[in-house]
Amino acid sequence: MHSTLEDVRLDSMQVKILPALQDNYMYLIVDSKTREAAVVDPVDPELVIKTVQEENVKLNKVLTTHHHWDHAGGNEKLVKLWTGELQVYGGDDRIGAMNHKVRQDDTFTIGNLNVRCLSTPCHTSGHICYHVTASNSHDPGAVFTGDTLFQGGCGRFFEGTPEEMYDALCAKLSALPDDTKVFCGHEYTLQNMSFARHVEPDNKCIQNRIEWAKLRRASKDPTVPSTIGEEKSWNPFMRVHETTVQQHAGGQTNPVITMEMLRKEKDNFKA
Ligand code: GBP
Ligand code: ZN
Repeated sequence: MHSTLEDVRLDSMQVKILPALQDNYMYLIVDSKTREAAVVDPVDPELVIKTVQEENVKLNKVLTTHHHWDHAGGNEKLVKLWTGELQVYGGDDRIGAMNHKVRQDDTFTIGNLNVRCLSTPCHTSGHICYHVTASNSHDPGAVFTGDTLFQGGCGRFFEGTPEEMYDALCAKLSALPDDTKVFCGHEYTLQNMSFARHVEPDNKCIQNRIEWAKLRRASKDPTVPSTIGEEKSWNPFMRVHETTVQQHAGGQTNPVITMEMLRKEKDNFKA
């Protein structure tokens, strides 16, 4: 396993971080009150089932961020292995076993938790992020960002445009409260932060996070979650309005063109 299994406790909810494949993360979201649970991107159904049994929770939902096999590739098998009924959410017809197609601002619940869907096309055209909050609490909750927002970076633009990634990162995800916890689809933090430091060599938030992440990875501990506020302080793709980042992109003043130039540079960057 690339990372240790970790448990993150939020107000009224628990998020179990489950490593999968080379550097993917699956997440088990549990409503503390009812013990109802949902799993995000269950590419390794065996580990999901084992965890659900150990934790003694009632799994009844699958939240799929996008159709790539390393995220959606376990859906069919999980549905086959699972004895109960599973509602499989997603925003793309290429997602296996999907039976609840969702769009921007669609909502549903996991026990007493509320889920709101954010449509974030670009990495893939049907990509969805899921914002989960406790119903009777002011806690900002958690957002599951798949391959749209990574810690310190973003996904490649396989099926979309710089405008779309700008809308996803700088309008939709930036609008969430700063304390919202960010659970992303891959452990790419050290690679991303090395690019972030290349873009903004004098940014202390980036330097400090690199030192922290090196310690975490030395003991195989996950670097997730971060928060939306932290991403705004160190993630170059969320900082395309900043003069320092625009300077790096050749003195641009247009944030969307800055986004485009950063992504092109990152595509070929060797960490
Ligand atoms: C790294 O290690 O940092 N450069 C990466 C490695 C997401 S997985 C590989 C990579 O390109 N990863 C993808 C990405 O968007 N990385 C962000 C970045 O490089 O800045 N995937 O598995 C990828 O989406 C996939 C699966 C791609 C099916 C296409 C299909 Br079709
Ligand atoms: Zn992907």
